[in-house]
Amino acid sequence: GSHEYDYDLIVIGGGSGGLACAKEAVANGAKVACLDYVKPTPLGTKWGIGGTCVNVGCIPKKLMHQASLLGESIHEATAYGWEIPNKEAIKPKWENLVQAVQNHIKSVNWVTRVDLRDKKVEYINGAGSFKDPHTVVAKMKNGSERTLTGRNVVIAVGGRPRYPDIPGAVEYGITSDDLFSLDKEPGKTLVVGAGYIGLECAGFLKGLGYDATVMVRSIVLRGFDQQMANMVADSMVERGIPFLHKTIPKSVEKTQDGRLLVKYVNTETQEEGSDVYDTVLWAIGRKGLVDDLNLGAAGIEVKADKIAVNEAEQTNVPHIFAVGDIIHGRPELTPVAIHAGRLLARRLFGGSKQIMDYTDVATTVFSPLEYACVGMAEEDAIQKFGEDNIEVFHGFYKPTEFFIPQKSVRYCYVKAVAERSGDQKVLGLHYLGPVAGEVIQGFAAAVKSGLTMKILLNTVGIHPTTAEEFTRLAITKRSGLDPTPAS
Ligand code: NA7
Repeated sequence: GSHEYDYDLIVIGGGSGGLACAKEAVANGAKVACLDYVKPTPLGTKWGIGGTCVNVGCIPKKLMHQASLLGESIHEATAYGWEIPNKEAIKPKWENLVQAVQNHIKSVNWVTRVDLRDKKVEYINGAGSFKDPHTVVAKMKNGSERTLTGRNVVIAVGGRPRYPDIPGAVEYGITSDDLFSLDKEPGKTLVVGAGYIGLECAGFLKGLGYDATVMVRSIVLRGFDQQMANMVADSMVERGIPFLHKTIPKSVEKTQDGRLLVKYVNTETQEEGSDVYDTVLWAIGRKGLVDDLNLGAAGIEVKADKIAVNEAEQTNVPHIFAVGDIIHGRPELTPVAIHAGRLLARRLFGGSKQIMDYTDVATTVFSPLEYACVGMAEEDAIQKFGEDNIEVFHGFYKPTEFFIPQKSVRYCYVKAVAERSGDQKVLGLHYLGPVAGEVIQGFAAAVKSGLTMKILLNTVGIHPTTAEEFTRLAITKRSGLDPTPAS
């Protein structure tokens, strides 16, 4: 019975997944403690409750992306008749942007604390580690310790950015953990890594007026549809963001004038190169925070910095679960963590049997020209079903509002990957263009409902929008017809 333990549930980690799970568990009658603790970055950056998304991820990223889009809009506005005197003098002030972003984050931290108190989740600002399978020790900032026992434990500690193992990386480089609160403007920036974090950061930095370069080790946006990924990269190059392909960094040194000299090498030609930057941003992937949990004391198996779980988010120790970015082999996305955390709490305390469905999760890359998708990449569909059984519909399009300011429409493109036979079930939708996330979210519900090309092409569009392009996908790749619009 639960009387043997202090809590029905101990949640280690107060990010998206952990908080959602903790609150839902209380709503289902459980007594819950939630531990949260942020280790400062090598630069000393730290933050409050809420995890990566709120503090150093989705939220500040979206705000800086918005700041960069606004800059673009100011310059377009004159084409629409706005009279903007001395347009060339308009530039963002980094300190003010950081302040605005950090103020918002602080208000979210506050609301989160109040919400936990209202919902009767016991919040403990301490770093949790296992003493035995049912006992967690919370280590507080002042060094004191508190021992808690729980009938169940959920590990939701998430991850942190990796640093490369080269000289100067930790001393002189920063990561996304530091960028959004950086006290001086980043200036000319080298972004190492071409995952979505790297592309997003390079994109908004350039939009804010700082030179940004992306260093790519192998391919852009691994795991995403590669035609779309390459178009995202090309659209960034068109905006003046150079890509150093097949290149890895060798060292970072401080120059006499306090800038950063980065030496690098092309892995194909072995040609060496170097350049001087003001900021070097590592965006080379994230590491699960398994190290400080003393998982051995609970007998939990670790798999490549992450925790392996079954379809019910259960670890190899039956009463210990994991949700969010710490899970091995699952998408690292906030809404995924929240949904999985809630469903887990309902199964543990609400008698539910529903498990998390990790398929067809829509996502967006907030590059300057945004990319959103749901479902399968073209190459994955071909690999799974064979080229003969897949039909790919595609088309370039011209957003109405792009004409007046003469914005480039070169990379505005939509694609549907579908089964070739019958009503042509839609397997994946891909969109490159403005407000991509807003466009794809509704279509994601349709895909989850079993959308077919027949239904999609029988859907009447909203004119003039860019989302309506999905309802006009008449051209297949197989036909070889030109997918560029006439006007
Ligand atoms: P990702 O998506 O794992 O991307 C990391 C990128 O960094 C990727 O392009 C890697 O190239 C590159 N990389 C990795 N190690 C190195 C080193 N040592 N040197 C240079 N480049 C390197 O990470 P993100 O941080 O963008 O996103 C984190 C997660 O959030 C991601 O897993 C998503 O699921 C959500 P590679 O392709 O490995 O050659």
